[in-house]
Amino acid sequence: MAKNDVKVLGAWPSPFVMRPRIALNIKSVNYEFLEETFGSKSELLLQSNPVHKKIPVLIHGDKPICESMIIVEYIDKVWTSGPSILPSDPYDRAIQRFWAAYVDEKWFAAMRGLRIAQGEERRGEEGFSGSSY
Ligand SMILES: N[C@@H](CCC(=O)N[C@@H](CS)C(=O)NCC(=O)O)C(=O)O
Repeated sequence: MAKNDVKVLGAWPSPFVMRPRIALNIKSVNYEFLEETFGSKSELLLQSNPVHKKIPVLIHGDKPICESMIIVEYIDKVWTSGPSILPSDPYDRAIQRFWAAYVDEKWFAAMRGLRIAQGEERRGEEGFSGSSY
């Protein structure tokens, strides 16, 4: 598959963006990585994911696919020559979906809360040390 046929819209530190990148690497698919800048959204992102306006987006040919786990499923189904990523057994697949949803809903949310709290704590310390006391 030519590199230009597959593009990932993303930003390197995003764990959601890691999912399709890891999946493409497992399948040995070349792709172009189009880096989005935090705080602004490119025209291509707005066109490709008009509902959520979020990264990652996989663009295969001219078709955009959104939502990291849906993208991983798509990659697994389309590039069958590489090793399979997701379980084919229905029970194993249900367990995989359960933990993916758990990570999205609980773990990422907890990490975000921790980062915000650390930022507030740091700002508080800076404010205290900068005071006249
Ligand atoms: N459920 C989405 C979550 C994607 C997501 O939250 N992406 C973040 C980057 S880590 C984003 O684009 N944030 C920008 C915004 O919320 O406007 C997925 O799994 O792809």
